[in-house]
Amino acid sequence: MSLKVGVIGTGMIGQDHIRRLTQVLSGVEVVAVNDIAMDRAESAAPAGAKVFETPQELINDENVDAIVICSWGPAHEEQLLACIAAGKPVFCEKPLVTSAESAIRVMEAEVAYGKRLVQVGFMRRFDADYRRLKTVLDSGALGAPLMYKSVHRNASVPEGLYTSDMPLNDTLVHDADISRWLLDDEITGVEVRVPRRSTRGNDLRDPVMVMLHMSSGVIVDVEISVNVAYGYDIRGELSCETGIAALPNRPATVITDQFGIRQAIPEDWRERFIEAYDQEFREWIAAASAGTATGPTTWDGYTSTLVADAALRAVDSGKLEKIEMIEKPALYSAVEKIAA
Ligand code: NAD
Ligand code: ISE
Repeated sequence: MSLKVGVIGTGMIGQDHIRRLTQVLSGVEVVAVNDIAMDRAESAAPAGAKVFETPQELINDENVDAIVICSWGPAHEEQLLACIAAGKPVFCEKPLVTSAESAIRVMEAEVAYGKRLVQVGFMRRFDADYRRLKTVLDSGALGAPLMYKSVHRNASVPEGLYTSDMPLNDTLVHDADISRWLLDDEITGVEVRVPRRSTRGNDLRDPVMVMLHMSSGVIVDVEISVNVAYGYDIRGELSCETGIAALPNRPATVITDQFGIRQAIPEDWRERFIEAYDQEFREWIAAASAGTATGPTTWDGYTSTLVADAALRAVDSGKLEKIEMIEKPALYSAVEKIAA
């Protein structure tokens, strides 16, 4: 029997996830959609799917087993709380929510429900290259990790919609989450340096250099540049005691012509992480079909809001901004695995 899914938010990534849920993956069916822009919901709805006027009606519909939230960050809390109140598994795109207080409210609701229902859209954890990098690190063959370098470059961002805070509260969350996951460590403080601005972003604060201080003493440096023109370039390199482990270049045809020898690079996140998103949903479908969630947790979403807030404070202070966390609820310490 297939999992009947409702999708809230049918913009860029909502449409891409509807495509993978209807054309790529099995054991799942998109039966409902909603968007504040009704025309967008109608044109994105797969054949036979019902278009709902409100997220609440979609969430509470008895034909909907599980929900995928792809609306804007500020809308996530209300929609997540409604899913938890209905006892339905929910995949929520990053950011989980947009403040630590809001993340705590979602955690409290899930903890009170007594079982995990929320998976957050940190897709890098499902990427085969990142998984191989973690296997090398965890084998201990290179000794302890000392430093990690994460590079996050976007070709461009939508002018007017992507604002100066977003490199730190929208884009950095991926680098912060993957660092925590790879190193199995928590972030305790954040520093930010703002170099010369790229003229391609007009007044946008771009690029930014971020230093994440991990509780083990490992330092992660993150370069975020969101207007590099040439493509979507994601890099990662771990420096350990006796060696280096790095993400490989993506496989691409090697072209030789009058301009030289070159390989294409992905245009955007949809292309770079296409298999990671597929695997992320394979694992979500398996867990949601069993009435629960695995993968990135509400706690992981909470910590990323703390990192974003600290990074924004660090821009103003120019100093190391410490991160203070609440005690981690036991619900988020248990390792749950469901084969996908
Ligand atoms: P988008 O603007 O293209 O689409 C968002 C859609 O949500 C729009 O159609 C909008 O009308 C709708 N919406 C907004 N508020 C709503 C509400 N209250 N109820 C119902 N619909 C609502 O944005 P996008 O690029 O698709 O991003 C959506 C989310 O996905 C964001 O949280 C973003 O950070 C995240 N995202 C994640 C990745 C990733 O790599 N994991 C990539 C891109 C975007
Ligand atoms: C976008 O929302 C994403 O999540 C992408 O993965 C990221 O690369 C981009 O910078 C964000 O704006």
